[in-house]
This record gives sequence, C-alpha cells and structure tokens, in this order.
Amino acid sequence: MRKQVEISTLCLIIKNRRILLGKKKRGLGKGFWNGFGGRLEKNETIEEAAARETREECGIKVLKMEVAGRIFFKARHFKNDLLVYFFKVLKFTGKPQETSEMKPKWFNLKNIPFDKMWPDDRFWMPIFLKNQQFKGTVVFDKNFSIIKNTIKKALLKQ
Ligand code: 8DG
Repeated sequence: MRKQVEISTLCLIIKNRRILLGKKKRGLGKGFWNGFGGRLEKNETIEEAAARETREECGIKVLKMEVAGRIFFKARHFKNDLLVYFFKVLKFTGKPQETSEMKPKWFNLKNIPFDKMWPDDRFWMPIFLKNQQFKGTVVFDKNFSIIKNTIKKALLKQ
C-alpha cells in the first residue's frame, strides 16, 4: 500500500548567540537534542501546531516565527513518510521549563551537540545559522543512518 505523508513541525529558538534545544525524553528521537515540535492536531494550521508543541514541550510561548525549511523524511520501516516544516522563532515570551517530554538547555552556537542529535541536523543547521532557508529529502535505513540526503539552500514561501 502507498504510504501517506504526515506533516510535522520543528521550532528553533535562538537568543544571544545560543540555541535552545530540548533532550527528548520519550517517543521518536528519544535521547536526542532537538528543537520543539510535533504533528498537527485536527483543524490546526502548521504554524499553530508548531507553537502549541513548543509551549507544551518547553513552556515557551511563540509570538512570531517564519518558515526556515522543509524536509521530507522517508524510511522503509516508517509507517508513513514525514514532511517536517522547520520554523525560526523571531519573538517569544517565557522561560524554558522541563516538561514530561523535553529537558531544555541553551547551547552556544559554537557547541551544538551534533553527535547527540538527528544525523540530518548537521546538514541543515549550517544553512539555518546563515539565515538561509533549506529544503530536501532524507532517507534513513532501519538504524537511522542516512542513505540519501538532498538538503540544500532554497527559497520557500511563507
Ligand atoms: P506527540 O507530541 O503527540 O507525542 O508526538 P508527535 O506530535 O508525533 O511529535 P514527536 O514524536 O514528539 O515529534 C518528533 C519531532 O521530531 C518533531 O518535532 C519532528 C522532529 N523530527 C523528526 N525527524 C527529525 C529529524 O530527522 N531531524 C530533526 N531535527 N527533527 C526531526 O520527526
């Protein structure tokens, strides 16, 4: 049967040359440091889902954001393909708080823990940190090693 495409989101928060990442405590990507996000609930826009997940996962309220990238994730062992929209958070309020899902921590931009993050992050993060947008497709094998990667700079609509 043909796989469906599920949409997911990821918010990236930068302040004072530091990036806020959360250590995922459960589910997909457990143990990895990542931005904040997840799948859409019924009747939600992509932006609404990104903001809600960020608030639920680390207590930060997103006030303004813009699209930073879009990556298609595929793997033979995935039930569905996953299209993740990445957002740069431009304005927010609140202090990061640990939740049942994530343990947040600020990292200096020179010390991003790529060895404890999803393996594709080292490909799009440098583009993101140059304030450029990105897009691409990443295919994982069953151990989450990358077997195909087309991430590159792109111009995306809002
Ligand atoms: P839940 O919050 O309802 O429990 O689950 P969910 O909505 O499906 O969300 P999740 O499992 O917590 O979402 C996984 C997060 O990880 C989501 O923000 C998208 C993100 N993500 C992937 N793959 C990759 C990847 O390869 N790299 C990065 N950086 N993030 C990824 O799903």
